[in-house]
Amino acid sequence: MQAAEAIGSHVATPDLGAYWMPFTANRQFKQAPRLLARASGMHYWDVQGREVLDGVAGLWCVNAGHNRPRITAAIQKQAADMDFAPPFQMGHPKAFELASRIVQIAPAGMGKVFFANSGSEAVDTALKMALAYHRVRGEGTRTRLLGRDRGYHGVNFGGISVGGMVGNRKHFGLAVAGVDHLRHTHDPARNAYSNGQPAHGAEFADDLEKLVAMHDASNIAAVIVEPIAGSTGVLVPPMGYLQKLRELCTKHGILLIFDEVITGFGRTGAPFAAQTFGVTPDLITCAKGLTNGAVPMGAVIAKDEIYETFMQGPEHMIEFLHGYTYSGHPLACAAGLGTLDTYAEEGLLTRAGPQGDGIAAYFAQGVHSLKGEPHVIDVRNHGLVGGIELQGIAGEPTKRAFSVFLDCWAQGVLIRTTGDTIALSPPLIIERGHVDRIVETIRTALRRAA
Ligand code: PXG
Ligand code: PLP
Repeated sequence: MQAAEAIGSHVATPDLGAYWMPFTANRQFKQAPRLLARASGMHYWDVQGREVLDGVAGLWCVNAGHNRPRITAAIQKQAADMDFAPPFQMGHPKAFELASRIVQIAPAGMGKVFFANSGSEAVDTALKMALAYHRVRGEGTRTRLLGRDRGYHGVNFGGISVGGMVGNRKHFGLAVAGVDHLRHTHDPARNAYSNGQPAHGAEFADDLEKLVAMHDASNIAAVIVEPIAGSTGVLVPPMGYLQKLRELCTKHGILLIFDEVITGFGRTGAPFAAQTFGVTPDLITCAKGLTNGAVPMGAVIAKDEIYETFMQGPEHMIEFLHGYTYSGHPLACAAGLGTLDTYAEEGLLTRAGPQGDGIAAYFAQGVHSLKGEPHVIDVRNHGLVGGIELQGIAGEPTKRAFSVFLDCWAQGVLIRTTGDTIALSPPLIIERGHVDRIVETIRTALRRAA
């Protein structure tokens, strides 16, 4: 890794006018921009050369820490060797190699990988796969898609339809029709301050029986859930909940999709949360940690049986009419291979679990030590994910948490807030001293927050 002095140089601020920023309060940001210039390991440096500890792995994606040499070298070499290869009716070796490597760490029986370029694209791909799968099996009436309240599945039309974040849906008309939602599992009255999986709430999965009774299973294609809901504030599944959902989906012939865009690649102490929680879905969507955030990439991991079902009809015919110009892009594949090598060499995919060095337990202790600080009403965690929920300011939701975010930034620690919850998802290379610094920075900010 580069020395801090070498990467702390001053970078000029550009004109901010033209860029319409995503999921950002543009006017507020442009008055006081927060511009990052360099990164290495656990840290960013801003354009003034100020060091900032990364408590959120960029945006839940830089699981191996920043600017890892193997990943950088793989991208550089690929850029020099071959820039682009058409993915339709053509291929290049690294896409096949990366798919095989993903299958090696995926749950048993999930042996096929379809590439997209983001979590949102992976989600819409998985939903289309589910619909088409039932149709090629002769069950074309299975068109209804089920999501969950407070779910986040990206921002494309399929994803916002099954998603359950009202703000992400309300401006965009009807989107995809024929969608219903299960209740979310957040139950602070029974489960506040749970360390790991909450004890209560497996019965929330019974909502699926209710929807089957309403629509009949013959009309339902798939259920999509995040094993741990991330974007709506770290909602860890109650004990037995995912198992129950799996049983009900199997019973009714409904595909179960785990959206592992956040939970994938070691966040919960196993390569996928499916393995952590011991529940195998039919499809997994992933992105982010797949390339350590270095090049955009998403993927759908499918059970072999689903792929085999598509392999019928004349052999010269395209079996699944779907794909992106940049599916399996050479740079992304190179980054993915460098990333999986890095994870393997450093044991990062299991570090946050029982086979790890205790860092997840130390992290849990740290975040739970914030119980009792001003405004804190719940703390939730699993593996290296933490959520600290604050009491919002009456009539001004999000404002208190955002003020804590700004205070932490001023203190040199990057956190993320969603609603009035602080979400932490540090790089999996985090050490105890970093945990202490993140927790104490938040504590200071809470004690002086309005
Ligand atoms: N599914 C899940 C479960 C996600 O968390 C997506 C899909 C979409 O991925 P893309 O790559 O299209 O963004 C995500 C993304 C936050 C935050 O602050 C989380 C995400 C994106 C932006 C902000 O929690 N997750
Ligand atoms: N719009 C137009 C006009 C296109 O030609 C294409 C791809 O060829 C797309 C959208 C889709 O782009 P992508 O494959 O990068 O998702």
